[in-house]
Amino acid sequence: MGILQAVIDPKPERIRLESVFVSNRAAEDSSDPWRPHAGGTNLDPSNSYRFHNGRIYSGMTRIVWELNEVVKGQGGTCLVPGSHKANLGSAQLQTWPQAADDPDSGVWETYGCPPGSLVVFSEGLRHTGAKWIHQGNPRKAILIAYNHVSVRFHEPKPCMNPVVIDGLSEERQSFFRDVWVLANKR
Ligand SMILES: O=C(O)CCC(=O)C(=O)O
Repeated sequence: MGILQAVIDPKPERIRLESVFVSNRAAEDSSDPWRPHAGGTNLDPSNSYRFHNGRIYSGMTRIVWELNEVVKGQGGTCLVPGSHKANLGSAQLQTWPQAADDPDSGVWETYGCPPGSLVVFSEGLRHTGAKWIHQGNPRKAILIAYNHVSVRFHEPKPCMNPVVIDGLSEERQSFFRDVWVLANKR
């Protein structure tokens, strides 16, 4: 929460949880998850990322819980550092240089980490999943997108179980609130 408050909004009630998915990949899987997206001049409010007066103002922010060990170069999320602030090329205008999306272009970075680690990045950063090649140790990760209450990127899914949500503390329930900032008092 401290990280989210530092980069999205200091008020916890202004932070929404808008999407969760699970990544479960084994070395034997034939599908190729290399699908670079986002990055470049940020035109989409959900991918907004600004630095002003000593702090970050981020829109959609990705938290990856890596439940198994990730060995660098064996399938962790790949990222292009700085691409969320690039003043050239744009994913939305499809002017991001195609050559840079080659995994060997030299702009991609990745990480290794022990089980239980968190990876945090702005969804405005150019990033992609990568083929998992670690034999006998599948990629098991939970990927959560948080966003500012004033914007929503993902289609709302009616799968949030009210029994589960009603059982959460009031503070946690506010993660699942609708998209608005100002309450109409009239
Ligand atoms: O599976 C991955 O590592 C990539 C995650 C991703 O593409 C995303 O967060 O939008």
